[in-house]
Order: sequence, then structure tokens, then C-alpha cells
Amino acid sequence: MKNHTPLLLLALAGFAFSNPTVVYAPDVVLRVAQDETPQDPAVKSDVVQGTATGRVVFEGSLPPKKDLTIPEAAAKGCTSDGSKVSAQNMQLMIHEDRGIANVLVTIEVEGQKLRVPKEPVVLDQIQCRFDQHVVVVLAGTTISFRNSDAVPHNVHTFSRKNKPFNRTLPGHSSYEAVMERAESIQISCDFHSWMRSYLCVVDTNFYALTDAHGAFSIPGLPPGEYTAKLWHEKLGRSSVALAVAADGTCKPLEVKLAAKQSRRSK
Ligand SMILES: [Cu+2]
Repeated sequence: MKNHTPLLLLALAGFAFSNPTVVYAPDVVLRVAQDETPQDPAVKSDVVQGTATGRVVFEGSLPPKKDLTIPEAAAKGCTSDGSKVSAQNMQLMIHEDRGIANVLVTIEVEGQKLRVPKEPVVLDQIQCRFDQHVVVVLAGTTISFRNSDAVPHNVHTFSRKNKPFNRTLPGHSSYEAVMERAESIQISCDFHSWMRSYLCVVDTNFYALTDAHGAFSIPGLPPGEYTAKLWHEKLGRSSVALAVAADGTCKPLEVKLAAKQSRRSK
């Protein structure tokens, strides 16, 4: 008499592989549910919360746009296919609607516990540019400075409250550091004069970077009166008062920033 057990097992295995959703669907649903609860531990879910929204716009006559200067000799080896290094100047990006990108907006809220991520935040150097012009991290976050290029770069931090360092990164290497104190830090590469980024270390969960239109949104604020602090690498600092009403409503803000006075200004 023949033993049919192997055939039966093969048939059952075939059924399982042809019906994967039966097996995996509950897991997928569970993960989505977890990702949709980015609550601050200091803010109880049964209390009213408001969202601070607004725009940061440029006031005055628009400054002329100017590309970065990238000497050919210094850019040698920066790209694997011989293409030119991007000369896009990201220091002051003003949209046609006058919105200013990359303005850091922070709001202090008493009693909050910082949600410091366990995983490092990566700031990469790719084709002789930093992959993010401004990156915001919570104080205490590990930052992984990465060099994805074949040529060496370095990470030169111009910090005042955190210990500054100047570390060479050989091709395809990385270096980790932790910034414990809140400040906006200029980061340069001494090999490539045009490479610059800003690492904004903040000590509040309530922050945002403005988008290309100068817009920002900071959710999860309990009712109360606050001060929104603003920082931009070229335009400096500013602040504006805001209030979240008892029902959670919050009037949208419009903040105007102007160029700093210089010898070329009137
Ligand atoms: Cu470099």
C-alpha cells in the first residue's frame, strides 16, 4: 500500500502560499494602527489639542539668486559619472508667493518628555553635497554623519553649546555623535568649500521646518498661550505669540522676516 502523506503535505503547503493574505493580513492591520498614534506622552489623549499653523514670508525686495561657486579642480572625483556637482544655493529659498523654506519653528510646552528616537538620524554626504540642507533633531539624538562618496569629506561642526569637532570621513564611512544641547549648528566640509548644512538641535517635541511655501504645522498643543520661536540661517531669529483656545482652535500665523541690514542694503 502506498504512503500518500508527502503528497498531502505538498498540497497543504501549496494552499498556504497561494493564500498569503489569510496568514499575514492581521499583522499588517496591527502595524498601521500602531503608526497612527504619534502622541506626546505629556499630552493625554482625552484632552483638547490644537495645531499651530502658519506661514513665514519674506518682507522687502527679493534678493538676487546666486548659484554656489564650485571650482572644477576641487570637485574632481565628486561624482562617479563625471556629472557636475549641483550648484543649487539653498541658503535663502524664497518662493514666488514669498514663502521662505527651511525656517525652524519651535514651541516650548511645559512638562513634555522628549521623544528621542532610538535609531540614529542620518546626515549623508552624496556627490559632494549634504543630502539635507537643514536637519532637525531632538537633544540627545545620535546623529550618524555618513559619507556615501568615494572621495573623502569631513564634518566640521561650528557649535558653541555642544563640543565642536572636525572629523575626516574617508570614502564610504560614517561617524556617530550625540548633541546634548539645543542650538543650530553650522556644519561644513573643509575639502569642499561649497558644502554646508545646518543641524538644528531642539529641546522640544513641538517643532517644524517650513516647506517650500513657508508653511508649517505643529500639532498636539494643549490649550494655552505660547511663544513660537523662529530661526533662519540668513535671516536670524524672531518670535511670535500664539494661543490655543479651550476648544483647540488656533488662529493661523503669518510671520514676516526681512533681510538683515548690510552695507549693500539701503
Ligand atoms: Cu566634502
